[in-house]
Amino acid sequence: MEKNEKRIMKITRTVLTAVALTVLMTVMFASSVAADPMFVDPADDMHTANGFAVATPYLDITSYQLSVSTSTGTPIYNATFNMNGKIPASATGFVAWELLVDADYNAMTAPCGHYWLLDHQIGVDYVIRFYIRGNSFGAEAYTCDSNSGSQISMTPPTVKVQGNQVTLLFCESDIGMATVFAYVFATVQYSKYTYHVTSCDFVKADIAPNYGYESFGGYVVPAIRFSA
Ligand SMILES: [Ca+2]
Ligand SMILES: [Ca+2]
Repeated sequence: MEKNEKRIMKITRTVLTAVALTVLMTVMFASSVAADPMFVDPADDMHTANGFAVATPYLDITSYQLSVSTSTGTPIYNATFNMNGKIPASATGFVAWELLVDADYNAMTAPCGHYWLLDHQIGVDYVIRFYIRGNSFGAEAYTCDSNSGSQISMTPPTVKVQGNQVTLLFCESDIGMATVFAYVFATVQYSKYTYHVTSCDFVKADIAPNYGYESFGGYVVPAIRFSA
């Protein structure tokens, strides 16, 4: 009888410990991650400079999500692109998966200038991107000097590529320590490497959302500020 009681107490303690750990982990997770919803973007909606483009599946966004985790003590942003096809090992010209950030919520400030056909005129202050250039690839985070327009590089994001998915992991310092900002996700094919788009380089792109922008950080704002 005594042996059974000890066994029951031991099982009870184990169960209670497991429950307590689960609750603790749930609380920690809930308090350390802020995330926008996983937004959906239509398939086969890429455009050229003049209109509709035949979609390149790995550049065709089908859903996307931005979140930030502070579980390690340092905020790490996580931008996830889900595509309509598998990410290739090489590409023609220069292709990129880009997060365009209007860090100050001001369409009038855009130190690198207007990102032609990509930014929905949100006034981009920072760009985080993964790119494939021919047979090579890389990642960068940058802004521009507001006087000269020359590129200022920051810590490149960590990139995870898995099947149809590209994930960019970057620091708050890569977006000017902004916590409330507007953003768009974009994929683009250029004929050659560039950090500042011109009509000559542009081949095709997909922008999400299709109109306006997303808002991170809890501000309640109109869903559409500008239209493409
Ligand atoms: Ca799309
Ligand atoms: Ca701005």
